[in-house]
Amino acid sequence: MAVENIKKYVFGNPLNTGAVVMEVAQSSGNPEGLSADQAAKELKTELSKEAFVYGLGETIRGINKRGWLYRSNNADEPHHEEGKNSLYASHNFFIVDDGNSCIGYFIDHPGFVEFDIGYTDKDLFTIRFNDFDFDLYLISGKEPNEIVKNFRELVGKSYMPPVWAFGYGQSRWGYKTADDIRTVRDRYKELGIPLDMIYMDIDYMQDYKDFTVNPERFPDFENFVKEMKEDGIRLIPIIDAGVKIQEGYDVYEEGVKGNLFCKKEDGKNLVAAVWPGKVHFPDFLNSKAREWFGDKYKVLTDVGIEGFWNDMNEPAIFYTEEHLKEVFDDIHDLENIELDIEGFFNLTGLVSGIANNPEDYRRFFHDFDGVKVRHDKVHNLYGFYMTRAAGEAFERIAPDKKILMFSRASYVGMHRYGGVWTGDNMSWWSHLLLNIKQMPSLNMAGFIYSGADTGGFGGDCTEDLMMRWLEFSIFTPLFRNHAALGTREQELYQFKDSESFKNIVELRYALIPYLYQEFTKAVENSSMLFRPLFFDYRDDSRCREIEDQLLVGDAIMIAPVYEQNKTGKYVYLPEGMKMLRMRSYNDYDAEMLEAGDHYVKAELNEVLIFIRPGQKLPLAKPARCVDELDFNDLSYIS
Ligand code: MIG
Repeated sequence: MAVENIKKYVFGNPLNTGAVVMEVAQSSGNPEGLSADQAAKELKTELSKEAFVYGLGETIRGINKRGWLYRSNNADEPHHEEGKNSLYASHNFFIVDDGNSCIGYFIDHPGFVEFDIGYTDKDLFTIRFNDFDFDLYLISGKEPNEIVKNFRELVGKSYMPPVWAFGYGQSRWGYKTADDIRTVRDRYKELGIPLDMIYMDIDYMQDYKDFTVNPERFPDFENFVKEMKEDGIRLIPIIDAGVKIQEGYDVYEEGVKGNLFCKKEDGKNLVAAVWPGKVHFPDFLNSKAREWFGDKYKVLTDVGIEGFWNDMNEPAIFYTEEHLKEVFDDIHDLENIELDIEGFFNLTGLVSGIANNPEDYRRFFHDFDGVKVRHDKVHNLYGFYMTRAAGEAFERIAPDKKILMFSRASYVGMHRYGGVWTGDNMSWWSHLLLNIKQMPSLNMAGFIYSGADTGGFGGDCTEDLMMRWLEFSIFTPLFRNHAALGTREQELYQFKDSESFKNIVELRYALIPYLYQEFTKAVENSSMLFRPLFFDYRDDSRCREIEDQLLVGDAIMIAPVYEQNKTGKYVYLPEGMKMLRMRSYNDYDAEMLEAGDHYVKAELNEVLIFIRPGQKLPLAKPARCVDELDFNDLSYIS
């Protein structure tokens, strides 16, 4: 273990978040290059003109994070726009790199942290806290790949999914019945497009109650699971964080009886509202509550379910009883006065600020295995610990089996228990590009099994956007088409050129042996599946600013087309490579290109793959599902 490359500094009285798995002796004195101001609750470092900042995991904007204000404050945020500061995750690991020397930082703190990366002052990096209690790890290494490796050893091995989880998954918020799901299966089958998973969103449940299945919509669920599996398809149900308050509902009753829900100051269970109506939140920070909730997954694994997605675990709160009452009182006050402009904006603000209100996160407490702690101080751990509950339970329930698990909210450490999807993006070209840029930083933080809602969740997806997005997502371990209720239907069979969709998905299946092998390496060697060019080509300064081409594993570079109405793009090659312009796994042009700039054609149905010198790309013969792929019958392109 590379402990000599890691220095730990302790500020104040930090809680143990569970992110770190390695013992590191505490260093004394001031961390090199950083100034700490206890009174201002700030850390500061100067950024040289050359300095790039890589990391912070799941965030908005570019691969180089310089020039914006990022906040670790897990948020149910469906607007992933460049003016935002927080998404669903807090991954407080980053590398400052001036091209020659670089250093990594991990701020292990479960509450709010603000990263002002040349935002207030373009040459200053300031990190601000609400509570100045944290462990700071300084991670050294000759180059970013080495720093990432040292960091990842510090936080433990990433989650390894079952191999079938590399297949293609279809999802939509709105499939209500077994027949809706059969239709998806049938239409994919008719077109011969491979499919491994169909996701079940909240409508499969009885009144949105976790670990229930609506018996009218899904009669004989166990047999239905079997029926789908015969077609090579696994059903992946969603699990939400909130537990419906309802007499007679076992999860609710056990949670109340066992004191397993989050409590208010007065000791009563917090009442919040989410999809099921009024809910209590399991206190996942408490190991007893984790064990209890984790065991509930067995209700579904017992009937053949082998994978889950954990949602709404920031946790998302539509409203709390207390806050709603305050809002109504305030509105009532405003109702009785002549409303001036300020009063009018007060009124609209009262209503628009109800959901995910920061005040609500200060209304409840955890029993963090004996330590009573107010939620906002450990807010960013909630999704991690929900997923940890499941991960720990799977080791008891199915020790010899891998279960698919990914979550919306996360913190470093959760990467040992599951992957992530990047939440409610939109059917926008800019969000395809965002997806491309998020992959390396997610990998840095340990989230290797990850991906976005392909085609976009909100908004209406056009055929060309779906095609281009698919052409990128065939490289992401989590490969799922998902869309929101009320949006245009975007299953691949909804569009005209189903032949091309089939070819692209088949190409994914042909790539699975390669992707699985490179994924496994990333897990075993604590490396990254997706890397920015500059991580590997340190001597080529041109690579520093390239954010729309990525290295995927050791053998290939990709250059996805992410703009509408484009049939080609400029690509920069740091060294000579063989370019493949692929229409399907067995229909492609190959051309040797020299190092340098090139304009390369890529029609809507064509994927660009570049093979690095001395490498070869293995391809399998596609099958209708991963279980039927022959990993031994490979052909190679070199
Ligand atoms: O408030 O379950 O991010 O994937 O389809 C919306 C319904 C709740 C948010 C998830 C999305 C899912 C949706 N959920």
